Amino acid sequence: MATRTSIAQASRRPHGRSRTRTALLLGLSGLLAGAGVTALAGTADAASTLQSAAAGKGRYFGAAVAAGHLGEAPYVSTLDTEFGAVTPENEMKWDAVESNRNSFSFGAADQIVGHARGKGMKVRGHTLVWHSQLPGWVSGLGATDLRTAMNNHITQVMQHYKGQIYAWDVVNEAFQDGGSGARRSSPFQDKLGNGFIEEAFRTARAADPAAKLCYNDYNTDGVNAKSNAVYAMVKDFKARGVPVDCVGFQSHFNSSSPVPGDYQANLQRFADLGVDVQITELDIEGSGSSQATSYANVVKACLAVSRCTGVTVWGVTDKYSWRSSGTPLLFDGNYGKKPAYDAVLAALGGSGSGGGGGGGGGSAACTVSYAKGQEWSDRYNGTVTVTAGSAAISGWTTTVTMTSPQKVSATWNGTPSWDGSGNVMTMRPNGNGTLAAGASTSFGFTVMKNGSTASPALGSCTAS
Ligand code: G2I
Repeated sequence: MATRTSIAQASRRPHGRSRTRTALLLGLSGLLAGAGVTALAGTADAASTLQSAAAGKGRYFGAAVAAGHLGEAPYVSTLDTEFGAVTPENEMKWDAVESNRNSFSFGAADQIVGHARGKGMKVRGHTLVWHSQLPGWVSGLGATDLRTAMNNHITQVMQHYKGQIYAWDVVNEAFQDGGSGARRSSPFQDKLGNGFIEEAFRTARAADPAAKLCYNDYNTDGVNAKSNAVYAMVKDFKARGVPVDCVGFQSHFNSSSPVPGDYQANLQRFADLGVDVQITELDIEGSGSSQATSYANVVKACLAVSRCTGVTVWGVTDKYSWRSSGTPLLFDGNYGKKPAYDAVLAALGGSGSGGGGGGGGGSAACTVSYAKGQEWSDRYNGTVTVTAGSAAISGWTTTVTMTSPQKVSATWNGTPSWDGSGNVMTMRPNGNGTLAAGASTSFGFTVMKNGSTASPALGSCTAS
């Protein structure tokens, strides 16, 4: 597993101590020794970023990335500091790269791949054959034409990125949910039959023999009818020499779909078939210590399975998550490190500043993040999560500013006060404002839109 060890990177990372610093010093030591001078190597301390800690365990730690956010400085610095792999969230999908037959546009995907490779990150390709985000012209084809188009798509896209992709999700989500274990209806399944998956993998191997070829799906994270069906397919592929190298477990979790108790056992049984396993789209809705524990359990399961090669979370920050209101990621909307971040880093064997993002140093500090809740024609709900920094706090204050003519009609779980305009709400705790280090609490409010759908602006958080 390549760690990022260039001098440029080591000096660029404010928190890139530990492995990168050690590597830098060792690298310098090599140079100096070559010149007949002896230098002292640095002392290895615990890794302080997700990627450096994961690399210490022989794994990568990645994030899904959207090209549209690469101009946002904190997004990019969080990505570059913490992550060692990327998956384009939408930019490599069929509708993005071949919206018209045999006319390919790679601009946005190239941007992500270029950025990642410039930083020495791995790239997971996502995804070649999927029923969703599929242009209309594909669904309209007859069987013969569809087969040609599928193979051409795989070949063209993979050859464009030949040698640059660590692993491709060759086929995505081809099985039905529920107990049937059947294949999902799709243009590929319906017109080409079960054999389309095998054909896609054979075509992919020919297009870029160096890339690992994965089957990727959701609700296959524990032992169940759907994962049994995928298991049977992979077992059959291995027995017949169909080129499959890895299985991706998306791992989108929330309270109605929690991390299964047999998560690790399920990863292990696939690994035992002779494929790598990867956590490919991890996100877990929730907050605070329960979210943190679930995240840690997923990471520990991957570490316990020797063929689990890495973990990718499905986004960098809660604010751009595909299910943002569930705050499912490791960094809040202000790029503050959440308790889940600390738990993941600890599970990876690293040690950080204690999290809380923006806080730290052992003195009272807090961060805030916003998530939009339910929306109606005339109003919407919002939630602000307050997270203590690396020290316990006994109280907090933060402001939420609405865009005129919006008005707040209700609040809960906090004590508000208002400025003269009625647009700026200062929120304090209801009663006891104590939060343990890294712990979170949330307050909520309803905004009457009065014609404006703008999201509120958050002020900073002041802790006492
Ligand atoms: O749904 C979560 C993931 C499940 N597994 C496969 C993944 O590829 C999938 O990712 C999501 C993206 O995170 C979303 O960002 O796939 C969605 C589409 O199926 C993506 O949403 C789409 C929106 O539906 C479009 O309206 C939008 O134009 O994102 C597009 C680009 O922002």
